[in-house]
Amino acid sequence: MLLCFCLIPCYMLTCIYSYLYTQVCDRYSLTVIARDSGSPPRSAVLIVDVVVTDVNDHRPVLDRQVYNAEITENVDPSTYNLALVTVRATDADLGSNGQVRYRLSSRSDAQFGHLFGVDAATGAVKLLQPVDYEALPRGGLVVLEVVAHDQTNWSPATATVRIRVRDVNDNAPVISVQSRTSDEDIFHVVENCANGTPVAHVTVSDADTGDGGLVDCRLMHRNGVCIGSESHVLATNT
Ligand SMILES: [Ca+2]
Ligand SMILES: [Ca+2]
Ligand SMILES: [Ca+2]
Ligand SMILES: [Ca+2]
Repeated sequence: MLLCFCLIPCYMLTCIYSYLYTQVCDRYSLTVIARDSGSPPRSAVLIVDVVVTDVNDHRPVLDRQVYNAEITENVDPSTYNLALVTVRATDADLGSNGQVRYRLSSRSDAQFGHLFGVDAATGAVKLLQPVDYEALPRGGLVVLEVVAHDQTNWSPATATVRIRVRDVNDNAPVISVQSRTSDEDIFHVVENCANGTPVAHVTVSDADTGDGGLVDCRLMHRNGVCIGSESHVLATNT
């Protein structure tokens, strides 16, 4: 805050000066000099202290609009002793009017508040719990809204924090076999049926991504049946 002062001439004072001794603060010390037009001229000097009462007329301004971080799933929060990322904002007001506080938006808090937290005083975004990649939406991307506000919460600013979660191979493939002819768990085939007669449909899935999610499905003991390499149809092979 920078204020300038002037004096309006009155009472026949012929020459008036004002000096600004301090800047960008809430206190100003002014020197007022009054000089008459006599001969010889006479003058007087007065020091005037002015205290300016600040009003909350500035909102927090973010250093950046978007912040990025990256973590690995299942990792203990103690691995990241320091903040994943720190949101910073400044407020041009003085005192409590310019003191910035930080929090997750209510939407982000409801969605990810059990996993991530924000230090109210510093804006540090921290991991609270190990993250399960497979439980996250949008391919492991967590998007947090961090709100920077002053003490009156007047016109807050919102930063976007994008946390990319790296997947690890923590899921085994899941195999299910479904009969092509009935809902039973026992699979039936007619004696002397033609070679390649379908018996069951094999489904294999893996929740991981990348190489950890690529599955090679083979039949260990053939005993007269085979499994198609792509269709995963279990069929006779006599
Ligand atoms: Ca303010
Ligand atoms: Ca102000
Ligand atoms: Ca997982
Ligand atoms: Ca995984």
